[in-house]
Formats: sequence, structure tokens, C-alpha cells
Amino acid sequence: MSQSTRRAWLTALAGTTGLAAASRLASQYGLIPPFTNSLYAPGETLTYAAQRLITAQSMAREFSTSLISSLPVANGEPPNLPEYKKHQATGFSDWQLQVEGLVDKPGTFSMSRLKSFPSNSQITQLICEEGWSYIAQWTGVRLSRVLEQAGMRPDAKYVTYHSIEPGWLDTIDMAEALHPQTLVAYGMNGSSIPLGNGAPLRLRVPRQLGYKSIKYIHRLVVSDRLPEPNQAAGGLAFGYSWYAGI
Ligand SMILES: Nc1nc2c(c(=O)[nH]1)N[C@H]1C(S)=C(S)[C@@H](COP(=O)(O)O)O[C@H]1N2
Ligand SMILES: [Mo]
Repeated sequence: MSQSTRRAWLTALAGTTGLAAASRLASQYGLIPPFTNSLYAPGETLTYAAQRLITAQSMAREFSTSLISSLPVANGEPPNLPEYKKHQATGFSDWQLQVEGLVDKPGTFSMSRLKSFPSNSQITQLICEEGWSYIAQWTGVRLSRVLEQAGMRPDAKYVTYHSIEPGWLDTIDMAEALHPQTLVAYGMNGSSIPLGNGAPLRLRVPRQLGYKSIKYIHRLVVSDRLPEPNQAAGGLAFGYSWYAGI
């Protein structure tokens, strides 16, 4: 979108009093968030559209090492599943990330293969919707790199990522999936990720609220559409908005 179109859009947005009008504009520019059947849908459309216009290229704030939180909160216990415990006992050496859907080379990525790609680190703040946060360093491979390796097809629009933990999965659009700060993270604060924080793999999505950073991930599905809203899981299952830009 050109600067002038963007300005016109924003002016129109500012001048409108009804969310319905904003919604119409968002629709015209293809900025409708995928889940729009909730009570808050018009507001969510407005937020998503405005944020996508203004912040498509924006970066999550990064911090200096001295600001890393000394006691990162682990929100919950690691999955109480025999399968997970088996992996834990072997130091997660056989953990795999399965990639499927709109890719030319569906298959699995072993931990060592993921670690063989150039690694990226970021010191970012994980902000929970419940009001707490912590700053940590995350290390991993860019999701964009994994998607490229898997031969993502041009018609791909969304990436759904699944946790081994039942009920935990979420989806991001391509703007987020291909963003340089979106990582398939295997390291935290210079070591492997602690159990409670998502060992051995978590998706780190630092431009959105904490619930989009799903822990214990083992499967990515590339798609041109979202899962049906009635399959809502992860944050959506609690009624949180699908788009959680911060
Ligand atoms: N698999 C899984 N991923 C998850 C969660 C969870 O309970 N299970 N909680 C989410 C929420 S609500 C937040 S705020 C962050 C918390 O991350 P932390 O455990 O590192 O503090 O993880 C997100 N990812
Ligand atoms: Mo959260």
C-alpha cells in the first residue's frame, strides 16, 4: 500500500465514528482478522487492520542482557504425558518438528537439523494477557527459514503450530510467520529451554501476547485458510483474540 493510500485510509478511519464503517474499510483492504464472529469482532477488526497498516514491518522491542529477568515465570507445569516424559528422559534428542500442508517437501526436522541452520537470538519481553511479564533471551532458527527449507508454496497464508500438550495450538498469518523475530526457539538465556518454559521447542512470537508463543511444539501446518473457529484452542479457547499484537 502506498503512503498516500495509507494516509487516506487512516484519515478515513480517524474520521469515522462507527466501527461498522471501519469494518467496511478493513474489508475493502483485505484486513479482516480471520475470526470475526465474536462479540468483540468489530473492535478486533479495527485493531488488526490498524496494526497491520502501521506495524507490518515493525520490530518487537529488544533489551540489553542486564535486563533479563532473574526468575523467568514458567506459567504451568510441563505436559504430564508418558510420551513427553520419554523424551525428557532422553534429553529430547529424538524430538521432531513435523512440517506439512502447503509445502513441497513435507517431513520432519530433527533437533540437530534445526540447530544446523543459522541461529538467531533476541532479548524480548514475554507479556501474558493476565498482567505479568518477563524478559528473556531466546535462541532458535527463524520460522521463515524452516518454511523456506520445507518449500512453502506461494498460496500459503497461515501457519498453525501444534503443541504436544492437548488443546494447545495457534495460528499466525504470513506477516507474522515470515517476520525476522518469529523463532522456532530451542534456547533460553544461554541454555536449552527449561521444562516449564516449553522444552525443547517453542514458537516465539515476540510481537504478540504470550499466549501466541506456544510451548512444546512438534508440528507445523501450512495452509491457505484458518482452522474452523469451532476448533479453537490455545488462547482462543479462553476467548482471547486471535490477533494479539502488542
Ligand atoms: N503448550 C502451552 N503453550 C503455552 C501455554 C500453555 O499453557 N501450554 N501458555 C501460554 C500463555 S497464556 C503464556 S502467557 C505463555 C507463558 O510462557 P512461560 O510459561 O514461559 O511463562 O505461554 C503460552 N504458551
Ligand atoms: Mo498468558
